[in-house]
Amino acid sequence: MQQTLVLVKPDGVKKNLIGEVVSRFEARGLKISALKLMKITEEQAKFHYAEHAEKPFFGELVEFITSGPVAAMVVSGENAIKAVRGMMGATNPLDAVPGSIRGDYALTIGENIVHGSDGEESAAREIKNFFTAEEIY
Ligand code: D4T
Repeated sequence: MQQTLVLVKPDGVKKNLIGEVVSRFEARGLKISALKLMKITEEQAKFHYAEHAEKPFFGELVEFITSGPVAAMVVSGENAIKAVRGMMGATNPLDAVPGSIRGDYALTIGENIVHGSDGEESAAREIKNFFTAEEIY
């Protein structure tokens, strides 16, 4: 059993894709253990993207993720981290296969609809950044 942090980013929320993303996970057999619409603070964004702090696109990353509400969720299940990453598709939507979320709904790396944790350590850190233990079922 694994838990992973998924964000439907501001572009995905604007494109009315929250339900589509949630229903894909549910159809696959994954559980939604927590879910809320929220505006990420600059502090949360910087913590979330700490590994990219030195990258040239860091400023844009923080600006974009705080530009509007996101749908934050904890997705649970057997190998949930890998399952979700596979369903999201490659980071650059141009490399994401059709049938994946990014392959079906995105064109640019700066606006790629979803985020999913890339490992158990980052999942634990990211979940804590957005949810208290009481908010997770
Ligand atoms: P996220 O974190 O959004 O799920 O994306 P990935 O885990 O698939 O990819 P990442 O951490 O390498 O990138 C984080 C975030 O930065 C954007 N990005 C990335 C960007 O705007 N320009 C770039 O050159 C790269 C590499 C897209 C996702």
